[in-house]
Amino acid sequence: MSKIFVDACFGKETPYTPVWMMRQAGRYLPEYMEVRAQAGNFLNLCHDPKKACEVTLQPVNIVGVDAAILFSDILVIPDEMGMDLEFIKGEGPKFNDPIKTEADLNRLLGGEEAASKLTYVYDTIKLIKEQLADDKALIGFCGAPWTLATYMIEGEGTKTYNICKKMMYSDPELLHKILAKVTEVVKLYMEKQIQAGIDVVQIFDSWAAAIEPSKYDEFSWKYMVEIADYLKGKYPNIPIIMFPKGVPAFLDKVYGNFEVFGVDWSTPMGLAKEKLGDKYVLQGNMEPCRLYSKEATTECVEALQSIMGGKRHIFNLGHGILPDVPVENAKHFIAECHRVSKK
Ligand code: 1CP
Repeated sequence: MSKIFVDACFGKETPYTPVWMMRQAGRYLPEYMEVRAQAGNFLNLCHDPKKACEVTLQPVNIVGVDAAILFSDILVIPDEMGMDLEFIKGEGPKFNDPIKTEADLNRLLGGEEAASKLTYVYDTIKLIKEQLADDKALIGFCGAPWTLATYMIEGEGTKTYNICKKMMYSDPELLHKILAKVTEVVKLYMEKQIQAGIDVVQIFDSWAAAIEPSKYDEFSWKYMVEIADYLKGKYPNIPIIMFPKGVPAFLDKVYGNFEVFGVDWSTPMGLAKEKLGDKYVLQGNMEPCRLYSKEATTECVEALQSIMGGKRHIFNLGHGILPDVPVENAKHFIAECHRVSKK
């Protein structure tokens, strides 16, 4: 059976425009909170293929999205490279041993050694594929090397990025060595996710906007393109979605061998269509907070449909769903995307 989400990624005609949502910031499903509570903490949940499979399938079964996103986190990579990751309640992720010097970097595992430690992710994918309906797609993902490096250098989420930016301007060679080492692990990690069964790859560059536009290619985009080139060379039938958050000033310079460009909610869809619509399928981009109101949701979904005309488009939020969004409103978003785009 064909997967409409995968067809849409390749720009093929589909019976309607597919839709999916990232949960990340959102713990909006009570069913998720229940499994999460049983698991104890967030990392335990990532490490438990049975439970990770169960929560991956929840949005498909409960709200009716066209693609499931693997339940895991971008930070399992630095964790398995040998950094000590903790998710602290109310504060978010924390590494107690951030990279300060080349010696710190050299202590971390690279390439195959790190990628082969992530067996719990590959096992989760295999379990999901056994249970996911044939017409739904499974999206596997990773963080862009730059976004991962911000956590590895700062030790936690940051508002100013001052430690990694100090490195960017005063010791760019070390930053490039970190980015290159992470890139090697990510390539093999995504290859193993593909071999385990994912249908689509998404690369999240959540902290793209922290880099000034003239430096964005050098410190982030080119590494994302390197990962895409590696995967495309071996797996041309697996579509790739690139999602750099907050880079309207870079739209004119976007290049690379991938299918879908994820548009975040701060970039007008019309602008993205004008600049990139001929080259890439566009994914996005409703402001997630519109989900607080059904009317505001319908208004945006209709506007997106009229801009994109139901072509070369995947409906999506312009970032993650928030924890206190009523489930009923999330269902309304999905139903509206299907309604307005049915041929
Ligand atoms: O249950 C909880 O409290 C944990 C919340 C949560 C969830 C559900 C975190 C902590 N990670 C995740 C899962 C996750 N993370 C997914 C799985 C798909 C899904 O459930 O929908 C994905 C794709 C991610 C990706 C991720 N993790 C990103 C990139 C996407 C984005 O949001 O821009 C980033 C930056 C992270 C780091 C992370 N993980 C979790 C937190 C709180 C953070 C920090 C965010 C920050 O620094 O502000």
